[in-house]
Amino acid sequence: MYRKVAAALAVGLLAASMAACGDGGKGTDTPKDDGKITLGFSQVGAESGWRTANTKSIQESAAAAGYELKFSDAQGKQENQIKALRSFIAQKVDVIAFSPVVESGWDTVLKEAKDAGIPVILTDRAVDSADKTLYKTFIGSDFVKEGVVSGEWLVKQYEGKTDPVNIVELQGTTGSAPANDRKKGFADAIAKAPNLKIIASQSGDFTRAGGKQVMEAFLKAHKDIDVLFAHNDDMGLGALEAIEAAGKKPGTDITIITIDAVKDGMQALADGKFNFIAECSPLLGPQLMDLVKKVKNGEAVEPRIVTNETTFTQEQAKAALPDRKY
Ligand code: GZL
Repeated sequence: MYRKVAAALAVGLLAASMAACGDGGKGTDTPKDDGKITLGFSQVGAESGWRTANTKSIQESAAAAGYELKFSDAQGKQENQIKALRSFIAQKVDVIAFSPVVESGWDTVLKEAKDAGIPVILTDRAVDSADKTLYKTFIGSDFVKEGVVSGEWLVKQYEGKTDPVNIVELQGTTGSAPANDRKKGFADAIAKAPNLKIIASQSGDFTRAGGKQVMEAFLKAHKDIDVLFAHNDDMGLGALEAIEAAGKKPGTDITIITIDAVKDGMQALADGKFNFIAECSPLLGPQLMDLVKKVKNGEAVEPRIVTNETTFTQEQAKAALPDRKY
């Protein structure tokens, strides 16, 4: 009889001690897998108004979707993005999404993610990997088209004229998909008008400071600039300061075309300091969260999702500004 009671007591004590060990004896439950989707997101940095709006869209959409977001800001460095992706793999997140700061150099880390069974979504910018199985989809703008519509608008402004038109170009981050593609699209579009010539082209790294610095150099080297094509609003806004400091009227003495259509750019357009903007929407968050759920559940998704965008003239900017979300 006593043996049975002693055995029952021993089992009870053993069970209690195991429970205590399981939660470190703090008496709290060990965290269960609550089925919450964990998304690892590596962002380029905070180089422009567009990027700030993009980050806000992703963070707000992840919260609204109830996902756990592990967010990393790479401060514009590819090595930081690769480190972040490796950290997400080590943490066994459900899905990885990122905006690759440059097009090349991703195959190794993307293969590590694939081998770990973690699906990857490209957002905003593309990679040049030949192996398309390294990511599930790429959601972002058609940057070539943004360059084409910018060039086509300019060709139209000078239709019927034959005098030489001198263009300077502020390129985005060297090696990035938007810089490569916008440059190509614009050049292809203006090729139709041989009098339109790009006389100088240099990277301002998508920042206002970069745009101002490079535009100052352009103005020192060239007395006869007719047009500025800037790959984003922020470099155009920086260039405005250099143009005005040189005693020239932006939007009149120098025609200015930019891309993005963030609020500050649209204000410059409405004020007559810019002449044309091709929109590039940063509000990818809601669509991204839908895609995250689909790839987590193993559902098929379109390999390429192009965001809807438009263009703005000065009059259209005045009308659109009051409702601008970013
Ligand atoms: C485009 C995005 C670019 C923006 C810039 O989708 O990658 O990077 O045009 C931003 O403003 O810095």
